Amino acid sequence: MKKVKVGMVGYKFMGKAHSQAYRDIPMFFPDAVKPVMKTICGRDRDGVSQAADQFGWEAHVTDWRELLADPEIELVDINAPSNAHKEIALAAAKAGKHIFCEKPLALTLEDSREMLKAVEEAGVKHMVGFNYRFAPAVQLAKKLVSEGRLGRIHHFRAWFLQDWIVDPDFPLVWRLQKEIAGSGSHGDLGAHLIDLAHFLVGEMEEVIGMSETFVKERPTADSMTGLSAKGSKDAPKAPVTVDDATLFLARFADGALGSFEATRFAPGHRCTNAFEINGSKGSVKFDFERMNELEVYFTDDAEDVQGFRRVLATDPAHAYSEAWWPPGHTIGYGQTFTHELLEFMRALGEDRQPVPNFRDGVQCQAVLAAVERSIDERRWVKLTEM
Ligand code: 4PW
Repeated sequence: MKKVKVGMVGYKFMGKAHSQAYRDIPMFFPDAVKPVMKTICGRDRDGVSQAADQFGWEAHVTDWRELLADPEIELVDINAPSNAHKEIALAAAKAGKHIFCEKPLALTLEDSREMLKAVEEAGVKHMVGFNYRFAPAVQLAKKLVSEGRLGRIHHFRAWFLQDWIVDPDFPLVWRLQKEIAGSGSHGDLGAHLIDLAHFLVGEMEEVIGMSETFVKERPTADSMTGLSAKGSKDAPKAPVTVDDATLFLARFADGALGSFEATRFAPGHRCTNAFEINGSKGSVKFDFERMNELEVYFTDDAEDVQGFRRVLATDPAHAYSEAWWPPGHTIGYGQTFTHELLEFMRALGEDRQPVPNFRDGVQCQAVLAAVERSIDERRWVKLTEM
C-alpha cells in the first residue's frame, strides 16, 4: 500500500482533530494512501511531547523549520494559529512538500494569493481545511443541488452561531486578536458558511455587510485549549481587535440571493452551523448540531404528505457511510476531518489536486475581504473589485 509521511505543525484543538483523522483513515478506508504520523511540531516542548505520545506521532520538534528540513516528510499539515500559515506554507512549498492548511488560509486576501502562487509554482498538492463540506448530509445536499432535484436555486440562508465569549470576563485569547486571527467570527465561522455557499450554490457577485464588537476589551489570557481558556478576570484588560458578529447579504452569479450570520454571541448555540437552500422544486435544511440529518422538501411529493422530512444520511446511498457503521449508527465531528484528509489521501493516490484547495481558500478570502470593505465603505462591493 502507498504511504505518505506527514509532519504536522500545531497540536491543540485542530492538531488533535487531524491526528484522530490520520489514525482513522487506514482503519476505515484501507484502500486510500496511508498517512504515516511521523513528526508533530509545537513551541512548548512539554506540551508537544505529551501530544506526540497521546496522539501517536513518532517524533516531536519545537521548530517547524526542523520538520521541513526532514527529507522523509512529504506532506506538511499546518494547523497553528492563522498568523503562522503563510510563512510555513511558503517555506513548505519551497521545500517541495504537499500542504494541508487550516482555514482561513491567511490573514489577508493578498497573503492568500501569495500562498496560492507559491504552491502552484512549486507543483505540490494543496488543500484548505473546510471540514464541514465532508459531513455526509452536506454531501447529500450537494448531490440534490447538482442533480437538479431542487430546481433553480433562489435562496441560500446560512448562520453559524456559538456562545463561548458572551461572558465579558472571558479572556482575550488569540482568536480575539486581529494580528493573530485576521478577523473574529467573520473569518472563523463566516469562512465556513462562505465555503459551503461556494460548494453548494456557486460564486458570489456582490456583498454588503455589517459587524459589531460588543465587548470592546477583555482581561488578558493565560492559555487556550479548544474553545475554553485559562485566565483571571482581574488580569489587566486589553482591546478586542476583531468582530464579535458579522452579518452580510450576497447576490450569487447565477441570480440566487444569500444571507449569512456569524456570531459568538448566541447563548445556547454551541456550534449551530446551519443552512437552508430553497429551489424551485424543493428545499433542504441542515444544522451541524444534528449533523447526520438533512431535512428535505420536494414540491412534487403527493399533496396529502407534503412537508419537510428527515433523511438520516447513514445509508449506503450516502457519502462515506458504508465505510463506517450499519445504517442509523451515526458519526460525529471528528469524522468530518477523517473525510477531509481522506480526500487528500485519495488525491495523492490519483495524482490530482484535492478539493477544496488553496484556490477555494483564496475565493473564500476574497469574499471575507469584500464584506470587510463593504462594512468600512458602507456600500455593496463587487467581487471583481477584489
Ligand atoms: O469549526 C469551528 C472552527 O472553524 C469550530 O467550531 C470552532 O470555531 C473552532 O474554530 C472555529
